[in-house]
Amino acid sequence: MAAQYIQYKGIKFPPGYNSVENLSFAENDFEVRDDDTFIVTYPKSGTVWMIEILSLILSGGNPVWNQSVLNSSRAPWFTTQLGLKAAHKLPSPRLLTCHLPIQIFPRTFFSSKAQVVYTLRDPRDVLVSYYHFSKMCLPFENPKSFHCFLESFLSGDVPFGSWFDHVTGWMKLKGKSNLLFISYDELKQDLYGIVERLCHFLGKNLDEAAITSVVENTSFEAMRRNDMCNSTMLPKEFMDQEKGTFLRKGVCGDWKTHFTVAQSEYFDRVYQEKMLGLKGIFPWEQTGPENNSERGVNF
Ligand code: PPS
Repeated sequence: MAAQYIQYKGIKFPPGYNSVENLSFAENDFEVRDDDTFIVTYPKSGTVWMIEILSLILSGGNPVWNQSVLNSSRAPWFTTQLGLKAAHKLPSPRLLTCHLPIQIFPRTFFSSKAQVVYTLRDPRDVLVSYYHFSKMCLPFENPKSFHCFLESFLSGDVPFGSWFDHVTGWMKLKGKSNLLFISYDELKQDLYGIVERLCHFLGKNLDEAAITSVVENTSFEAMRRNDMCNSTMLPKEFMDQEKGTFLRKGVCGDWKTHFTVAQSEYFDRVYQEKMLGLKGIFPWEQTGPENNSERGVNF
């Protein structure tokens, strides 16, 4: 049966946890605190990874919080009813998570000192990850085929809207001191270095042993073992674990095993058109070997 998506300001949201009232509250009434840190992403870009990393940084590298409290309680999805309750209960400094595009982000953020870590990923890998996720996450429409999903993704007709609009919208704030842009590709390439960059951004002094603990406890394998973040605790009516694994592959470039040459060319044409003005700055656009230290330098 086709999912009945919620519509809010021209964007569709999966039913169940989302409602127009909660989205409107998040945009217009949510009280941002100056010491809040928001984890913002387009879906499938590394949200849950960033929650683990930032939770561990806040804990000074001690994994107990990550291993004993669900990620949704450590960094609540404040745009949902349950998440909002959890957010209100959290002591400061809070971690908060959402997939909101910039135009419906909490208004009070823009006059606050709160910080945003925006994580983004090669959109072709986002698309592949989103396709598999949509098959196992029940509030999402089950894609008819990979090609149908690609068409929907490119036209922005997917939950949380267009990847292109989301990224270009948030990138307009690039340069502001309370925003940090991190790519999934950089996390894969140099997790230690990115943890250092995040510590600096958040004003947290972690020694080498603490940073090493953050890195070790946020590896793909460690996260797969941790029930507090691997999504196996989610109710069956939300996620059907028999249809897939949330922490699926955790690699860059999986799109190459899914796209045909024609689909890749089609994707590139749309990408060139939509990303005008922002081209050439993202790690996945850099040519050269995967481990080239120059990758992502402009980002
Ligand atoms: S969601 O549903 O939007 O919150 O999903 P999100 O967390 O943004 O993205 C899920 C993808 O991130 C991968 N992931 C990781 N990759 C590498 N290392 C670590 N530690 C890690 N944690 C999460 C996860 O496997 C999903 O990507 P795919 O490509 O589907 O494996």
